[in-house]
Amino acid sequence: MKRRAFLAGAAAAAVSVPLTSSAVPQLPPMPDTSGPGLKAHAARSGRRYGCAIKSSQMQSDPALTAAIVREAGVIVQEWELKRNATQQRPDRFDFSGADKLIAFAQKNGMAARGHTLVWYAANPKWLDAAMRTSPRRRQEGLLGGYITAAMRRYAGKITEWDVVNEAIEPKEGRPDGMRAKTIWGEALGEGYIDLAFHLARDADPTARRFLTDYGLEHTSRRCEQRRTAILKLLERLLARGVPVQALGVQGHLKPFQEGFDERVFANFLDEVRGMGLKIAITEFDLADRGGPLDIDQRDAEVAAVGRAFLDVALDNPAVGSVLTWGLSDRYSWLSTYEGYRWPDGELSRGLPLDSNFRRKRLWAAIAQAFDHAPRAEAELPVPGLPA
Ligand code: 9MR
Repeated sequence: MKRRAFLAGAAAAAVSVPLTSSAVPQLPPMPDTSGPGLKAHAARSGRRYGCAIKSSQMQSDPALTAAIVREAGVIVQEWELKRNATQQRPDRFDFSGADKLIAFAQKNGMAARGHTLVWYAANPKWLDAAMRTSPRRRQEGLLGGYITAAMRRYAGKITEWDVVNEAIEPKEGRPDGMRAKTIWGEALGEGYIDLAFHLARDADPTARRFLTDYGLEHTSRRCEQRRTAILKLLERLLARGVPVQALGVQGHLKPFQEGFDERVFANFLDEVRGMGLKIAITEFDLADRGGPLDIDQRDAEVAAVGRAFLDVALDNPAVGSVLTWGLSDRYSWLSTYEGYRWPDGELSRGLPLDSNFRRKRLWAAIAQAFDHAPRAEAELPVPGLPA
C-alpha cells in the first residue's frame, strides 16, 4: 500500500499508521484554482468523480450548477428519489424532481447514480402505516412496485442504484447486527433485501446494484461492529444467490471524533473485493466539528485525513468511483445535522469547494489522491471522458 504523504495536527494523530522515515510531513497543498475538474483527475485511473445535488439547488443557484459541470462526471440525487419525495400519496409517483436532475446529467454528458430504492428512513407516513397493517402480498408490492417503476423509468440513464441503504445497525441489539427498526425488516424479515435485489435485476439488468451503508471507515468499536455486520450480511446474501453486485461505502468521516487506520480500512475493502464485489465511495464528506478554530489549520487537517482515506480506497482496484455528498460548503447536511453542526451557525467545511465555490485544500487532496491512484478495474465508461 502507498504511504500517506502528509500529516497535520490533531486529526492526523487519529490516523494511526506510523510514517516511515522517508515520508516528510507537510500540509496538503492549496489547490490549483483554474485547472481541470476532479472528474478529469479521476479519469486518469479509469474512475469517476461526482457529487450529490438537490433539484431545488440546481434551479436556484447557477453558480452551483456551473461548478458541478466543471467538477463532476456523475451526479446522484440527495433527495429526489427517496420515497417521501416521489410518493407523497399512495396512488401516484411524482418523479418531477428526479427528472430535472437526470435531464441535467444527460444535457451535460454526465452519468447518474440512483439513491435510494429501499431505506428505513425518508418514507411517507402512509407507507409506514401500510407496511404495518397490510397482508404480506401487499407489503411485497409496496416494496417492489417502487423499485420497478423507478428503475424502468431511468433505464439506460441511471447506471448504478443504491438498491438497499443502511440495512445494518448493531447498536439496536440484534445478534446479527441487522437493523431492527425498519418497516421492511419488521414486515418481511431479512428476505426484504433478497426481494429488492431480485426485483432490481428484473427491472433493469444492466444497472449495477449496490448495498450501501455508513460507519464502515473508522477504528472505533462502533465501526468495527458495523464492518463485521455488513461483511456477514454480504456473505449470507451471496450464499443465497442474491444479485448484489457492489458495496457503497458512504464515507461520512468524523476525523475529530474517531480514528482512522489505513490497514484496518484496507483489509475491509480487500475482503469485500475478495467476495467478487465492486465498491464505490458514495457519500464522502468530513465533519469538521471539534477541529481547530483556525480555519486554514482545520482545512489542512480535514484534507490530510481525506487524503489518507482516499489513498487506501483508491489503492483497491474494485473502487470505481468517489462521490461527495454535495460539492460546496454552501449546501451540506453537515451544517444542519445536530451531531455535526457548529453551535454558532458557522458552515461546516467538509466538502471540496467552500461556500463561494472556491477550491479548498480538500479539493487538492482529492485531486492528488486520484492522480496517484493505480488503475481501477474495468468500469462503465463516463460519457465525454477518456476511458
Ligand atoms: O443529505 C440528506 C438530507 O438533505 C436529507 O434531509 C436526509 C433525509 O432524506 O438524507 C440526507 O442524506 C443521507 C443519505 O440519503 C443516506 N446517508 C446519510 C445521508 C446524510 O444524512
